[in-house]
Amino acid sequence: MPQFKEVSKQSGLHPKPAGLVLQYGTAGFRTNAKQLDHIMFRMGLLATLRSKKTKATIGVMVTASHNPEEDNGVKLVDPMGEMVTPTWEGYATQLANAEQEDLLAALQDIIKKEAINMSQEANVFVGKDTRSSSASLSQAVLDGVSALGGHSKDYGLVTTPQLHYMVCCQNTQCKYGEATVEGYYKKLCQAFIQLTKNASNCTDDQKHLTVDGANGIGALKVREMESHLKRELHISLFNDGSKGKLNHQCGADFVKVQQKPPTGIKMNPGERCCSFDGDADRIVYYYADSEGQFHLLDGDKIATLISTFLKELLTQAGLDLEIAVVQTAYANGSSTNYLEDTMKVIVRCTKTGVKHLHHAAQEFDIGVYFEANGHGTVLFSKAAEEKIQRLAENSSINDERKRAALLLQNTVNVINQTVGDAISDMLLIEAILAIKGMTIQQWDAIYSDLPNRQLKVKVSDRRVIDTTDAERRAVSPAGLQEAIDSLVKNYREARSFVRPSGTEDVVRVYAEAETQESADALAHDVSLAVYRLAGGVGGEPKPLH
Ligand code: 16G
Ligand code: MG
Repeated sequence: MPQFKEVSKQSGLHPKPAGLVLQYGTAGFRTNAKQLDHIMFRMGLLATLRSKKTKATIGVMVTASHNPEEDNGVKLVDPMGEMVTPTWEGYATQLANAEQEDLLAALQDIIKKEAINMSQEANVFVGKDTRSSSASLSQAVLDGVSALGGHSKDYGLVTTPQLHYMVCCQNTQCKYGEATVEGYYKKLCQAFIQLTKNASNCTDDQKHLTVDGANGIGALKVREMESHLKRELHISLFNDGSKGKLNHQCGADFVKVQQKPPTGIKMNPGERCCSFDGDADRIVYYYADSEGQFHLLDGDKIATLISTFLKELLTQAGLDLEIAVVQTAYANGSSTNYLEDTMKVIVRCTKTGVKHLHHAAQEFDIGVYFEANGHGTVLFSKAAEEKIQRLAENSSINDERKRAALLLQNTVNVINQTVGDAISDMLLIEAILAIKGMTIQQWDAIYSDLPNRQLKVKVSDRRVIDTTDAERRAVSPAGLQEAIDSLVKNYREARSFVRPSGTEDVVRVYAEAETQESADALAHDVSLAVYRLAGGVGGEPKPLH
């Protein structure tokens, strides 16, 4: 194969350390940046093959999201902006782990299995976050693409969702939008401004939002976007990367896990604050009340706010579209009850990991999906978008229906449907709160979270735990589920499940109950059951109190 000579030559500049084995997991490859040069080069090769196979543009994003600055990672983006398919995740792992002398054979194997026409043109979009290692690592991706004769476009510093968006724009011949960062700001901000025109008497105070940029790419991009917002949203940006370290004691993951505010921000009582993660695909909101008590509004609260808003608009517009909320087992039980019993929307539960939620959301006219950790978006089926469009253009309907149809149309445009997007989610939430004239306290009061606790247990091999029913029940090891069931019976309004982590070598334990003491005690009880029945290592888990 003519390209192989170049691959052979170039790969020598990006050698694989012998024996190093890495896995393309739920979040792509992610580890210390020092181990990733050969991975990046090879992902450039693989993206080129994927582009030839799909005859479409493929994305490669260099980021390790909420991990520490020293780490990095890489993820492939499929033609419509989705995550790459499981088969190709497998190829990514094979290619990454082929020893230097076996690289060409590994490539050949994929070409043969997928019957790839090597004379087909290839096009790859590359983006990177602000990590110090990202510049040279994204260059390694570009080297991989050119070694196989592919064309590439280097978007430089972009958020993960911005790169997903560019890929989707390109592959829809710009029907989804213009494949530039400017085009992205224009589309989202225009829709946001149209939406907020429906907010009556919005004061400057209500237009104010404090943003924690996690010292990452999201901060840079919020700055870049600000002029497009035409003062309809006043952002005070903290942790903008000028002083602090990426994700260090700040960002969405820190706030969600620690249940406390990030360092480096100024919080005034009652004011809305939000945190992005390191690649700006996650967002959580929070505020401090007049007593200084911290309140977190996570992905479940966000999903509730958005789905309630959409459902009201559908009713006002007289549109018969099926709306569903997709969650994971981590969703707070109160949110599920509220959505099912009060809101009467369909709720689905999937396994942890964005691709599972995204997939499930595609089955509905309107699928709102959020993980409790703040990753999520809304998907509209083609038919739903067309119905909304037609109604918005219909001149013979009454004013109320017309208003609702236009609101729905602009809501579709403010949303990045390719993947969870902190910037897009932020604009949507801000618009909803403004239109409803709702404070963050009122939003928080829609339902009260059940107290909950998450713990980790170290075991010798976490694969002994197998789960079913969207990870809510353990089928192995024998006796574990029965033990959990009987422990749960000791507490009121209690629920608990365990699952092997997809990103760390631990078993995760989740428990919720009527009081924090009960949730803590149940989480501890279940941790002990895991430790005893699933091969715990190190000392026995200690009670929290
Ligand atoms: C990954 C997933 C995230 C999930 C997390 C769970 C993507 C893009 N990211 O970061 O959705 O919540 O893993 O981690 O799918 P865990 O398996 O360690 O609990
Ligand atoms: Mg992220």
